[in-house]
Amino acid sequence: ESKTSVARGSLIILEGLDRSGKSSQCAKLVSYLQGKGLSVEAWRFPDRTTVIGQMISSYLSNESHLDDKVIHLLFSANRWEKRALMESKLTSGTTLIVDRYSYSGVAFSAAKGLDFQWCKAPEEGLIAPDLVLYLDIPPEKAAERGGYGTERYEKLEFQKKVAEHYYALRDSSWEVVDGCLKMESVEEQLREIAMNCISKCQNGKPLVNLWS
Ligand code: Z5A
Ligand code: MG
Repeated sequence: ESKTSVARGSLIILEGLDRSGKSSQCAKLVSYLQGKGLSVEAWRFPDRTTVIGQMISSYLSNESHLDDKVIHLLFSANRWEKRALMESKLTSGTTLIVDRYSYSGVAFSAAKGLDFQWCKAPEEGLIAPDLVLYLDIPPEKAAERGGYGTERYEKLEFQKKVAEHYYALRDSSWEVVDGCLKMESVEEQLREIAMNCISKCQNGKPLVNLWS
């Protein structure tokens, strides 16, 4: 073999209820890892920059109405349109820190009453995360934080159902972190868990697909 192979990057997802701190922690984790000299990018879903992402964005801000199944499939399609790029980034050694993924997709749609298995089906074949960092926070606590209540899904009763469906999706890639702790404490825990994951991937842990 003359071809030199690069150690692959990790697919690390942040999940949690609205206002659990995902976006804040993604930004902090990305700059920490970049500071360590690692190749790291911040991603998020929905990716509102694409045509599909713009349809999702207009739905979320109540500017358009879409059937529950249609919006579910659009969220999924928004991940599928990024799959090839995601795979090439990971195999070429870049770690991706991703704000929400298929777990948000299933938990939110199932909370509306769609069948759980039906919701999972279109996610099959997307890249499985190496690590899901779940920021655990009671819905009531999340509601006390700034900016809650402007978009479509930001209602307390609904968030409680979302939490139940998230719980049903937990698997061995999940690490649950107490999202009620001070931002700095959460940040510290995430750093350590993420670094462990990155070394495992560098040491040859294979990439697999959802939901296997
Ligand atoms: N959705 C879906 O239905 N299907 C899908 O497939 C996907 C998504 C991917 C938009 O998502 C919606 O799309 C979302 C799910 C649905 N539902 N809603 N609404 P989004 O990612 O665009 O949502 P967002 O509005 O950007 O953010 P968020 O997720 O709701 O919040 P967050 O990122 O978890 O939290 P944050 O912005 O980092 O922090 C919130 C506030 O809390 C802020 O004032 C912070 O300063 C404060 N904060 C954060 N951490 C702490 C701690 N530890 N202590 C005290 N205060 C804190
Ligand atoms: Mg956010």
